[in-house]
Amino acid sequence: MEFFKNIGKIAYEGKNSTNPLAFKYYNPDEVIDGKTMREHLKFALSWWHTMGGDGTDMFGCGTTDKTWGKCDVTERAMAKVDAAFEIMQKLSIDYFCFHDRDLSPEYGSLAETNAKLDAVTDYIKAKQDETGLKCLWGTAKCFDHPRFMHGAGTSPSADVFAFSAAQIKKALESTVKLGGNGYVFWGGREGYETLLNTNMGLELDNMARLMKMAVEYGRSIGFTGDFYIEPKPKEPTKHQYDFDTATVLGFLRKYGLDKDFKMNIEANHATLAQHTFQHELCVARTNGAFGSIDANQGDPLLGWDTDQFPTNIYDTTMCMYEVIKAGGFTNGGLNFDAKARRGSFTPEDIFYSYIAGMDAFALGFKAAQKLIADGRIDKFIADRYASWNTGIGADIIAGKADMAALEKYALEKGEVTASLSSGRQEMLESIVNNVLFTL
Ligand code: XUL
Ligand code: CO
Repeated sequence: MEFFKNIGKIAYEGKNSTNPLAFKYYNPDEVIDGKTMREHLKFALSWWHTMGGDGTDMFGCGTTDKTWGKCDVTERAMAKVDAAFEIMQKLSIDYFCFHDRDLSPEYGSLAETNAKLDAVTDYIKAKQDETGLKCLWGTAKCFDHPRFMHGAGTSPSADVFAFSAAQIKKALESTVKLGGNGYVFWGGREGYETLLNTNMGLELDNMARLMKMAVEYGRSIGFTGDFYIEPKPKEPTKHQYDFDTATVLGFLRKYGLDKDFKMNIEANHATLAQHTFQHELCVARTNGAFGSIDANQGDPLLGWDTDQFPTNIYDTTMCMYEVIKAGGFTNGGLNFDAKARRGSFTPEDIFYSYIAGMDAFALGFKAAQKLIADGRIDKFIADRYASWNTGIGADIIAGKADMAALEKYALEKGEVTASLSSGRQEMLESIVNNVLFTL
C-alpha cells in the first residue's frame, strides 16, 4: 500500500527551483571527489520521530496521525515498516536508525516482546533485501518504561540492570540481523536528580560493566561496527553522566572502553552542554573518536532539546568541515534525530522537513569543501603555529627540551610578546562569509 499517494520521488531540481517538493542542493547521484553525495552524506531516517512521533509534548496530546491506518499495535508496527521504506525511497535516504521499541512495542512479557520484535525485523530484513536500504545503527529504549525510572545500567536495582542487559542483548542481535554498522548508547536516564540518594561511583562502574558485556556479546555474534556513546548533559535527568564528548572520553579511558566506542554527536545536545556543534565534533575528531552524527538543531532562545530539522547553513558547513577533516564517515552517517514542529502536522510536512534538512547538509557539505579548497583558513592556522615546526618548538615536540633547557632559552631570549601575531578572528569570519556567499 502507498501511504503518500500525492508525493512522488523527490527529484533534484537545482537551486533555482521553487518546487517545495524538490531538492535544491541535494543531488544524490552527483559525484564529488570520487563519491556520490549520498555516499558522502549517508543520510538516515530516525524511526522514532518520523514513524512514531505524533507531536505529543508536555502540554498536550499529539497533533499528527502516526497510526499508519492501523489500530492494532502489531499491525501498526508492520505498517510502519512499509511507510518508512516508502519515505526513504521517495527521499533517496539510504539508511535508518531505530530503538527496539520504535520497531515493535512492549507486550506482556519479555519473551513475547522479543518474539514480536523478531517478526518485525524479519519483515524489515526482507524489505532491505528487496530495496538495498540499510541500517545505520540500532539501540535499546532503556528509558521509557517505568522500570527505568532510576536508570537502566545505573539503576540502584540489580534486577533492572539485568533486565536492561537482556534488552540490550536482543537489540544487538536485531542490529546485527539488519546489518547495522553502529550500536548506540544514549544514557536516557543514566544520571541523577540528587546526590542525596545517589552512589555515583557504583553507578558509573555498573554502566561500564554493562557496556563491556555489550561489547563482548556484540563481538561474539559478529558485530564488527562501532559502539557509540551519544553525549547529552541533561534531559531527562538533571545531570546526565555522558555530559559531553570530553567527559565521555574520560569515562571510556578509565574503563578501557575507548577501543570499541566512538561518539555519536548530536547538534542539540552540544548546545545544551553550552558547546557549539563544531566544538563537540572537533573534540571527537582530535581524539580519534569521531563516529556518527545525530543531525538536528536547537533554538538558541530555548533551553531544551527541541530536535528541529537543521537549516542553519553555518552550522552544517562547520559540521561537514569537521567530518571532511575526520576523513569522512566510515561506519557512521547523518541521522536526522529531528521532528517537524507540533504545528507542522500534515503528511507533506515529513517531506518538507527532510528536504530542508538534507538540502541544508548538502549545501553545508559543498561550502565546507569550498572552504577547504579555498585554503585561506587552513593556511592561516598552519602559519599561526609555525613556531612549532623549527627551532625550540620542534625541539619541544621531539622531546629534546626539558624544563631546564626551556628556562635557559627563555632567559636568553628575553621578552617574547613580539613573537605573537593577531588572531584575526573577524578577518577569518569574513572569509567564511565570502566563501559561503559566492557558492
Ligand atoms: C534523545 C536522543 C535519542 C538518541 C537515541 O535526546 O537523542 O533519541 O539519539 O536514543
Ligand atoms: Co539523538
